[in-house]
Amino acid sequence: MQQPELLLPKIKSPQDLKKLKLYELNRLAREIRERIVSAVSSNGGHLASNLGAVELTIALHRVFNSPQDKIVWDVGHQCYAHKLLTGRFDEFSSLRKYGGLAGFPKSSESPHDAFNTGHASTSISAALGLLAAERILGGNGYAIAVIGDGALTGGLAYEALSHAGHLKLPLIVVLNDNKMSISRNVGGLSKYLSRLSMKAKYQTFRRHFDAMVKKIPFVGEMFFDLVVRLKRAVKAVFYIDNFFVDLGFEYVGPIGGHNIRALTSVLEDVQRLNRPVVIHVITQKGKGYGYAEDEPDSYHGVSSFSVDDGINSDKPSTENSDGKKTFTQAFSGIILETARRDKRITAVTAAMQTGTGLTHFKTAFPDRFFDTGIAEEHAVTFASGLAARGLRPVVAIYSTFIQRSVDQVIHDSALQNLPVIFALDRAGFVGADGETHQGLFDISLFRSSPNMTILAPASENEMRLMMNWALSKNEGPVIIRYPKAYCPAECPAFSQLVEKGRGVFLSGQRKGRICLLFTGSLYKEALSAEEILKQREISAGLYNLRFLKPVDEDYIASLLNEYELAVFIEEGIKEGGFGEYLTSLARLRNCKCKTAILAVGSDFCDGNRALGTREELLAENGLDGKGIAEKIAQLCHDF
Ligand SMILES: Cc1ncc(C[n+]2csc(CCOP(=O)(O)OP(=O)(O)O)c2C)c(N)n1
Repeated sequence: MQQPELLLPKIKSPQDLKKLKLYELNRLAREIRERIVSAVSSNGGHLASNLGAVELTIALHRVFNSPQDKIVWDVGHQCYAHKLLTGRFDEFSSLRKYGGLAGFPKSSESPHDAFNTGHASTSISAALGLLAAERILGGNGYAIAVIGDGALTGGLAYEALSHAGHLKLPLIVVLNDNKMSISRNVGGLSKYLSRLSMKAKYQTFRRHFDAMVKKIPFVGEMFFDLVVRLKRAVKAVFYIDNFFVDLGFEYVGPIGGHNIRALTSVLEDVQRLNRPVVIHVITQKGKGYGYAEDEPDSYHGVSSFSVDDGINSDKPSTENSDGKKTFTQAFSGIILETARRDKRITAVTAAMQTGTGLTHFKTAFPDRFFDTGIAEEHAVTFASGLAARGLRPVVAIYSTFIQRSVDQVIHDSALQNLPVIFALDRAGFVGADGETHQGLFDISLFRSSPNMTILAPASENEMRLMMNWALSKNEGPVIIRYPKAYCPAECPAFSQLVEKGRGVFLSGQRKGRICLLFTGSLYKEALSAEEILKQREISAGLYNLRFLKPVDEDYIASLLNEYELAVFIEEGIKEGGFGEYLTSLARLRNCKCKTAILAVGSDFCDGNRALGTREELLAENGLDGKGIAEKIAQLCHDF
């Protein structure tokens, strides 16, 4: 039998979607799912969240007129169907690849990506801003924020809801509720949403009633508006506990989020409300791909996999089958062994239990483990409270997400000199997720804070020594930053005692006329550069800084004086980094050596400089072994 022609390749813009018959939209949804599963199985990406949002995306583009109407995707990790429906079908196989389509909305990629996202809980604020601007500019377009129940645990979302209720602009907030953040959602709000979902029967009845009313000839539409007002009054009596209504929103829902007909009908209705509205949509994370439906958390973000067999979802382990460990796995083991000895240790995560390697800790010490939800600011201040009572909290957080908590780190931890340990995972380049997820700012952001210590281990042993040092020899806050990479093989220098402000020479001693001073995460690259330089008969000393703050300035100044050239190599943004600091130290102390900084340029790493593997990104930014060696050879030539 001849297969019907595929619909998806013919959709070049949302206008084409509007030409389809309602019954064809379910077929389109199936095709979108197949395309998403196939692309993610080869390139990796966010699978389960995207599969859950397919019908919702179709309905939004069917009813609204993007790009005039602005759809803002919270986090943006569920935007694949949106990309497929907004003219990016042909490039979809390049998703998340070097030089390819971004995995998150990007306004430089398409006018349909109304606002760039990547970090959670921004959509309501951004959509409200877009809408306020639209009205000031005299337009009457809509703004829609699509936010998950996980992202709704972030404080920013509440600030925005409160402001939106006050402004009374017709903002449309679509709450995509699948009961999941990456793992099962946590907190009082998720329980509250579950209670709201129980009222689904009332809503089904209500929708049928609405449809009936609208069909009454001549008076239907007029009568419908009256009914809306009446229902609001009824809700005020029976649903007085509706949080959204109390904030000034109309609340519609819950609605089955895989029913395109119901979704389009509700979206058409709310267009006419002319006041802020929350549409509560119930979806299933992983919908349509059996493995992902069964284990939505394992399929939240995946590497490439076989569509038939699914991912290899072994339970998180402290090492891989080949014996190699990532820094996350090293941290996972270290915090566990430390907590067994030291009862003061508590662990705090902001919705990233698996990603930060805390699953084993949670199992072993459930009472000392805290998941705050996507609430990085709260996590830091909460941990500061724990520390103020003598506990030793370890906040495990990705470098990119601690950006949320700069004030809390400074005001609540550092200012009071509280001993909070920040385990900053994915510090440095992060492959495939793009510029929103790069961990390139932490050094610059926190170097300026008094009382702060910043450590950069080059290996697992060094991380262990640093954790012990932070617990036994230090009173204030400590950042331990490490990359999304495998730990290198140990070398004797990594096991040397930690001395405040000092690093270690890899060869055990000073040598050569050039010194490469590097952050731990770039150990392999610095080593490889040294080898390439050796082949060119340029000998260089390798100094692993360990402490990015504080630095024993007398010691470093004397060290610099023994070289002709000192090269500071850091996996972070150059502005405000330690390279700039050590360069100015060298000037202040009248050191004789020349200096150079190899760091990430002063703009945001986007385009080709953001997508790709960590290795590709290091090379793109001149921070792989070859790039470092070339730069140094050139500097030597210019001497
Ligand atoms: C500030 C911030 N913290 C953490 C994350 C990591 N993260 C990405 S998606 C996600 C879960 C989002 O859950 P939800 O909004 O319910 O969407 P779902 O994946 O369930 O569709 C988390 C924690 C992030 N993107 N931003």
